[in-house]
Amino acid sequence: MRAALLLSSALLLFGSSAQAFVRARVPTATSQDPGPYLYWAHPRVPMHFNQLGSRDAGQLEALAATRASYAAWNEVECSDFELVHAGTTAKNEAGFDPMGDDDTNLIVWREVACEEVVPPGDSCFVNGGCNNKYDCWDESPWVAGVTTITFSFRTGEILDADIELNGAGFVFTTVDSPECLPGRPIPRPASCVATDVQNTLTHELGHVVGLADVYDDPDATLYWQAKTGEASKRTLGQDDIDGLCALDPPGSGSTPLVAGSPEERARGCACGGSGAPLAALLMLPLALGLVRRRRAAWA
Ligand SMILES: [Ca+2]
Ligand SMILES: [Ca+2]
Ligand SMILES: [Zn+2]
Repeated sequence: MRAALLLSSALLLFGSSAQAFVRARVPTATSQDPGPYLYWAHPRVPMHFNQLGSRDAGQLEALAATRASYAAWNEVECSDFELVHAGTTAKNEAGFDPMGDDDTNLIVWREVACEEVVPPGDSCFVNGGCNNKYDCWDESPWVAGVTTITFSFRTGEILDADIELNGAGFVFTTVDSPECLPGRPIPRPASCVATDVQNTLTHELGHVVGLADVYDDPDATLYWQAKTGEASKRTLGQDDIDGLCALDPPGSGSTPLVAGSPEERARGCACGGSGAPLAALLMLPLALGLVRRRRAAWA
């Protein structure tokens, strides 16, 4: 937080407009003692796309929009960071299993809410993991997408990043216009913009990259909220570009740090979506095989 504030005042000296981007960092108990920034050790991050794509938007259409979202981040000149389409996959499990060696960075739609398919009393309600066990959406119904980042608590190195999209609660679309009329039923296949795939994924991929939500720049793709019918987050705002450039200036590389032990790893996510606040951050500490679900504020 301290570094961001310093950078902000430096930019103001040059008469720049608001600087709002926030680098994601390892959460700590107090803002006086900020954790290390999250970072990827290698600038090329392979992403896998679940083969089903989006039920509403269609498989090929959703994949094309996803690739356009990668391109939005990849085309920034100042950075050699690259999101690489590594293929489609039948895998649908989000998260990272240090024992199972599954480090797939996944994009997957959940087309049903967990409350509708998980038997009452299933231990996953308490212990977590309903999403993977039943291929269902187990976050807030008001959130359109959630990104789960697995990182070393000690160093901030990102080990894995997965994006789940709430197909149960939102109609995902890829058409360019017009906006769907509020309060009207959305035709399927949609001929209007409801929850735009590229709009949502460009935002979520910002969390994969290592940025956190911003609250004071509505033009930023990392802005914490999105409206139904919105497409303005398909491409990056200047603030997002500045954030990416601050993450990964050319030639600098990420400082190599010793990777944390599995006990120090944690699952966290920053959430995004449409028509609702996108700000929630979930921390899912992973220790000794026990997954416990907690909410924590982003410092
Ligand atoms: Ca680039
Ligand atoms: Ca994963
Ligand atoms: Zn977000």
